[in-house]
Amino acid sequence: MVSVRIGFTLTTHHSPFTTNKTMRYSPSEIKQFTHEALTQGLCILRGHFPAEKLRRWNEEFQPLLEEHIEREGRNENRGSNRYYVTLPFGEPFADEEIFADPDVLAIVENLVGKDFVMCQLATDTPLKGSDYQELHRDAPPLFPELKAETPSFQLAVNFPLVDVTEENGPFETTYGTHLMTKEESLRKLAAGEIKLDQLMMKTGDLMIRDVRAIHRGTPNKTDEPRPMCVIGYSRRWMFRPEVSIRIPRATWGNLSERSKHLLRFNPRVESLDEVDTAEVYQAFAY
Ligand SMILES: O=C(O)CCC(=O)C(=O)O
Ligand SMILES: [Fe+2]
Repeated sequence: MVSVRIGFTLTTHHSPFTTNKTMRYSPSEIKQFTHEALTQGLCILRGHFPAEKLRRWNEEFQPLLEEHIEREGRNENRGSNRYYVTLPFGEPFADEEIFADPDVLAIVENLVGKDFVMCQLATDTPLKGSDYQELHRDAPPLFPELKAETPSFQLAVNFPLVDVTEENGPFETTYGTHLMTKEESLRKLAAGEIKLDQLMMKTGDLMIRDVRAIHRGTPNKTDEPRPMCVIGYSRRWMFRPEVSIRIPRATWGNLSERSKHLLRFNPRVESLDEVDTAEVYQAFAY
């Protein structure tokens, strides 16, 4: 992949909004990423988000993590010493440069269709003392009766706020398992027919994944938390009450038309002060 940023202008006929924001990748590169995500269950865009910005997110996130642990840490809502924390939709996290990135949205649209929605802005953070999670998917199959998988309906865009190494809890994943039943995936894994890979990611790298691909969190053995952000994008008809984003009216007023369209089903609030920060997203492994 080229390392210089070359500008491409995206104008699609099928989008409800056209954007002339500069894209990094050409239409054929977008197609290649889409193909990878369709077949493997995920694709990775390296060095895509500004690392400096994410380091600031990390600083702003630390007190939120501490408050979460103080308030409801004993739940250990993602396993021992691993926490899921929703990000408030305000400064610095409500950032269109991140959640409405034109390259990411082009790939997402190819995977989950026109008029998809953004439903989630949160973090997964293992601390020292965390462990291997059970291998899991983040969503059940749409039609369990089918004994077969459908095309993608729920995606996660993941990006770390620190560099991820072997020591601080790399995300571990399989490939192609989003299109198999969980039983088949686990059988193939046990038989050594498919592999489990640890993903080393630098601050600024991002992954677009189908949440049905079998994966797990691994132990963070360092003293520094390893926050991994997660932005959820779903097909237009999907409703996930456990991950709603609360949007202050003033913030809503400043959003672009494209962002308003993305976030259209999320509740608006007068201010973030009225938002109950207790996590309601508890069951996460299917
Ligand atoms: O923190 C991680 O690396 C993975 C967490 C995860 O998969 C989950 O909690 O669903
Ligand atoms: Fe997960």
